[in-house]
Amino acid sequence: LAAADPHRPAFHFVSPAGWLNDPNGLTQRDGWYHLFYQYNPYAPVHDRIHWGHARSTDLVHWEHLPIALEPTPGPDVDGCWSGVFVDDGGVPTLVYSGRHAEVELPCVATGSDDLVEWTKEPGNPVISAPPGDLDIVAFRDHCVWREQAAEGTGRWRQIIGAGIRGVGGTALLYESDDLRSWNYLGPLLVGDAAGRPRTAPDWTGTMWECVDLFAVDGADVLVFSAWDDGVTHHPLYWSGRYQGDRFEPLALHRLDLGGRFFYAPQSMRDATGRRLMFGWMQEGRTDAAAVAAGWSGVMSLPRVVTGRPDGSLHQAPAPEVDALRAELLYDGPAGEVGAADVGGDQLDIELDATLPPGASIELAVRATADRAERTVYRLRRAGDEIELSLDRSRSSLDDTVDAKPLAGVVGLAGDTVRLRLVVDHSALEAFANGIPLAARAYPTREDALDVSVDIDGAAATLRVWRMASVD
Ligand code: DQQ
Repeated sequence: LAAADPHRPAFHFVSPAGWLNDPNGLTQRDGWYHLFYQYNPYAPVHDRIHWGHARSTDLVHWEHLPIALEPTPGPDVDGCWSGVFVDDGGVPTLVYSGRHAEVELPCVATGSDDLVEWTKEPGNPVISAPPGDLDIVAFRDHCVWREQAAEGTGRWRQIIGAGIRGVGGTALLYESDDLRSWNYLGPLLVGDAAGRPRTAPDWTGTMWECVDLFAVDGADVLVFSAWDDGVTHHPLYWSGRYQGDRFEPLALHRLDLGGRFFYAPQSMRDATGRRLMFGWMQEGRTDAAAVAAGWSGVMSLPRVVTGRPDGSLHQAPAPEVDALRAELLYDGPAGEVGAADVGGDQLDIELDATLPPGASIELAVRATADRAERTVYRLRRAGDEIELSLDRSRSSLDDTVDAKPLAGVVGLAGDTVRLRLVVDHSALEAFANGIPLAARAYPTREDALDVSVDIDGAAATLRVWRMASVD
């Protein structure tokens, strides 16, 4: 690793070195949370992907464990792509996409009790081809569950992400008694790529990566990452009803207003019944900059996902993250924080604002005193909604980094909005009334540390904590 890269997060999970992308195999077992991830230990580029592995008791302090899966001659010789963990009657089991040449097919591996040693199934791949009656553009990534007949009984089901040429993304439904032999049931749901422009923030893609079906607070949700011919667009979800062999969609939502900066998410239900989700925060700097730094990719903070009455999702950092608040730096009127000399590159910020119609607030972080660099979040009341936007046009004097504006709409809670913003060097995660916006920013100046707030017609209070590093 390049010495002291100022952009490397200090309390988000990152790989020891090399490349990290999707979270995989999330589970909780014997008191440990396990996080596997798409990993190239040899270089910060996406090439011959392994499964990295770490465990934690508190979701924030992670212990790196040996690589769980590596490509070997056979169906995963070119990569062990994304997949999930299932407990098969006590036998730890991974279902993942083995890549061979340009093709991915479902594979299975079984593990030791501590989930450290994994043995690939000799019969891999367990599905030898995508369904023959469909013209499939890509076929990979898994969500596997047991249909509940009685506790621990019932058949296995899985959905696999795919795209149907000329139509759009889909999740293909399968059934099995043993996780080895699968019967194809048909598409659970098919998206309509032609229905929206490719540039729309809710375009559903020509293929769905990392499909994730779950129920939360009585509502069903199908999460997917919209993909098109090598381009990772953004994560979306349908709210609706999973019934029989179909998912009846009610509404389509953006999962994170940061789009590709929270990509390929996967979720799990933990022992307390919480729905936890992680996503991959891609780089916004060039490949050459990542190679020079020696690492690429950040895992988001763990998020707790809950359902709202209308079937949409509310997301918040898991409360375990609060334990990293090392020092309260500011607690007072938001507009006065600029004069209070508060700042840093590891911060947790809470802004509580009342925004009458027409009012707006700007929160700047990673700012220099002369305003040459600043990363600005805006909340603007428009009718009964709030527009949340992130202006990175002056985040960095380095004009090779991504600076596209990111924005979306957030529901009001009365006239109020709570903006939570976690700053961890280049990793930024904002949540406005439970709607997230993940992003990356790369200030060049060492003094790009200030926090300030500009208020127009609103009232707001602010708390700022310094966040501890995790190792
Ligand atoms: N990443 C994996 C694929 C998945 C994609 C490969 C999403 O399985 O479709 O590393 O980022």
